[in-house]
Amino acid sequence: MRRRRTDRSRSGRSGIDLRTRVGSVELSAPVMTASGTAGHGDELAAYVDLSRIGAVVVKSLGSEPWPGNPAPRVHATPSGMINSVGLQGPGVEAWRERELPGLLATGATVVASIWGRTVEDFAAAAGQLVGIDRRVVAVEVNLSCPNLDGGAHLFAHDPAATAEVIDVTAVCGLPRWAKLSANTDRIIDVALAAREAGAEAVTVANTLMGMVIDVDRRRPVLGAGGGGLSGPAIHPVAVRNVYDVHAAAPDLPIVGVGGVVDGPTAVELLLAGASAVQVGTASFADPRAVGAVLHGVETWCARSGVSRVRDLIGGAHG
Ligand code: RRO
Repeated sequence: MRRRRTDRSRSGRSGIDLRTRVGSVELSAPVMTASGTAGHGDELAAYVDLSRIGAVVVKSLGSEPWPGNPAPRVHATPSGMINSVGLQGPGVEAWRERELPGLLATGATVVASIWGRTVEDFAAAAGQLVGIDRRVVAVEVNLSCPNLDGGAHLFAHDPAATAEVIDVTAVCGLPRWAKLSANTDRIIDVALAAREAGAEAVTVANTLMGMVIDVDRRRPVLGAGGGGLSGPAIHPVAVRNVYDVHAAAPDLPIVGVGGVVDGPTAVELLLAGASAVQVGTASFADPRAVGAVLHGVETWCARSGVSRVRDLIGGAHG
């Protein structure tokens, strides 16, 4: 298998070896942006040296441009936020032409992300990734958006539907990471089905379905009604799901996401079994967050006598 890797620094400024591997993808650091929280291009470059983080995972892209949901699309909640952005994006082809070059110019390692309403949509989006720049090291297959037609396309709630989508996305030629849903009690079965169908890794997990109601208007706050809850409120849910998937399939690489705000919350997901983590909601409060979390991981390792980040992976399992 062709191995994709980043060739940058082998260790951070602290001397800690930050390198990790997600399936065949070697990353220079274990902290990435979460899809949907760093735009489609170089939006965060003014705040973070994107060449030093593990990867920029771009917002999910369809095979065609898509306008997304009606406003308001984001709303602060206690200990997090809720969104119903609704997959707004330019489509894979326009992204490759207009946004990817600027992102690559920052020195970032890039992970694409694709979505679809149907299996055929996913196949079309995956097909549009063929021949992409080698610095796009993987594609996250978003099987778990809660905001498409009110959650009607949650492929990740069903092992067979997940397998079908992962299977047809092989055409892209990139390592595939299946982005799973926390809104199901079948996450382990779905993770195993994704692996069986060819996913190299699973991203655990997307937002939790929720709703906020404006009591004065007596209507949901978000334009689409419901949305996806994220941030510190869901961190223990992410830790539990990562822990359970790792326990069931210790050899299946996991990218952990949910409520990572600092070094310790990132380390928690690594100890639960993640090989790398993503930072999302924290970037809405502070666009420097992903860099700060990486620095926090380094600081935590230095204080704790850990010289290689990858030695933490799964460390909470007895
Ligand atoms: O765009 C969105 O509304 C969205 C997506 Br694609 C997703 O995967 N998760 C989420 O909370 N929002």
